[in-house]
Amino acid sequence: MKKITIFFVLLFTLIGFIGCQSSTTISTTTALTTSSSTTIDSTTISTWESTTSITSTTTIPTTTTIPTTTTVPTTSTTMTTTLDPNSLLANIPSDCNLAPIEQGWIPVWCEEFNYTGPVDPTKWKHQVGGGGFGNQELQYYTSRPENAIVDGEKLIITAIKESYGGHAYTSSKIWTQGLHNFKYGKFEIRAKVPAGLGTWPAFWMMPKSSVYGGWPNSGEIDILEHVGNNLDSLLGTIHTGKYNHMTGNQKGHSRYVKGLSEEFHVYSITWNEHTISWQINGLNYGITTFIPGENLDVETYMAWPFDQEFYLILNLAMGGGLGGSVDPNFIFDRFEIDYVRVYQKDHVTGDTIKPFSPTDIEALRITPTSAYLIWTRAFDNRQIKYYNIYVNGVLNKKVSLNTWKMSSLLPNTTYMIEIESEDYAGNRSAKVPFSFTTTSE
Ligand SMILES: [Ca+2]
Ligand SMILES: [Ca+2]
Repeated sequence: MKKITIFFVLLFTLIGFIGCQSSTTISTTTALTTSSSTTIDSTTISTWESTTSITSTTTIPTTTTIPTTTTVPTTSTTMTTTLDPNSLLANIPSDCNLAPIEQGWIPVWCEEFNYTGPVDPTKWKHQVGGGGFGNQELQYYTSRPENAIVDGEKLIITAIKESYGGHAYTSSKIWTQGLHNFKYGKFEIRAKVPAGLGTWPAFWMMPKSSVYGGWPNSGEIDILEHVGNNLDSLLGTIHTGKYNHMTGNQKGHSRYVKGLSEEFHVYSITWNEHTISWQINGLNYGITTFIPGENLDVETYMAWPFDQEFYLILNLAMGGGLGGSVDPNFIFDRFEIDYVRVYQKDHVTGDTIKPFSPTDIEALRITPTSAYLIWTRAFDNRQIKYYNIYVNGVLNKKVSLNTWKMSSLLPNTTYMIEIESEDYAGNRSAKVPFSFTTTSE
């Protein structure tokens, strides 16, 4: 009985073992099949994801219905809904029909890259050439489709390792110089930055006319910079005569976002008369404000030249001062841009409320011939455009910042000053009187 049991136990174990073996073989095959189909799936998923993200962008414009929210008629029932034909709202370019209107930001210039081929020549020009650009950069910028091409949804700037024009890499740099310039607003890009060691993509702005002199005196605004050698650390920076990277005191902000280079993100700045702030996906991560009291050692423009028009630049550099060493195995890498949008606020239309007056006026660093006037910025329901400065009853100067350096004064002389705030609709505050006396020689 025992022996038979043992026999059957052995027999069943053997059958079970064979069964197991065969079923293992089958499951291995299944596993292989499944894994290969999983690969296809993941491709499908990633395609799906990228399509979805694009679709979700496309969904945003539905928000465009917001302007139709006819905020205007709320004022009174007798008023007609007609927009001021000069308002930004009445003049939104058709290129901007995908850009939402949020928090009063009205799209004024949009590049959605929803065409194919080279970049739209009415919006962009290529900068062709190499030479390092003052940063020992390694790339030669071409206008070839290999380096910049629009694929119907986005612009793809590709840096390639290849010998060209005496350089070891090619890439592309495009700008709106000579075509489109902007002063103040919200400047936004949706992009995916490369991760390759030595890559250095940027979305930035340079002055249309360098009225305060060559770089850095007329300023530079870096909206987005990223380097593969400092992966996933986003950089936003301004350079001015007083604050720049040559002297190591540029005004910069950085934000580490894990996986930054793996996905598209929205990078932006908002720039007004006295402040520039940086955002990623709508969240602020840095702000720089002009503070007059900290800049009495220089002419105001040396600290804040950002009261002029600037143009937009997109490029992918290789190596150089910030990009660092290039991966020896580098073949190519891509900077992909879904869109670039510029928004401004319509401070002109419908503002009938006058601004508050400036306060705390002071005269500092008084000499026989000069003095710095500084004051606390005034508040307006929209935005203050100017502070008008009257000297001995005569309008002498309009400034957008809360400071003015008076010069060519007479020694030992008392100056009667009045300052008023003025908004973009021309409404003015009461004048605030102030006086000071220059020192004797
Ligand atoms: Ca697009
Ligand atoms: Ca106002």
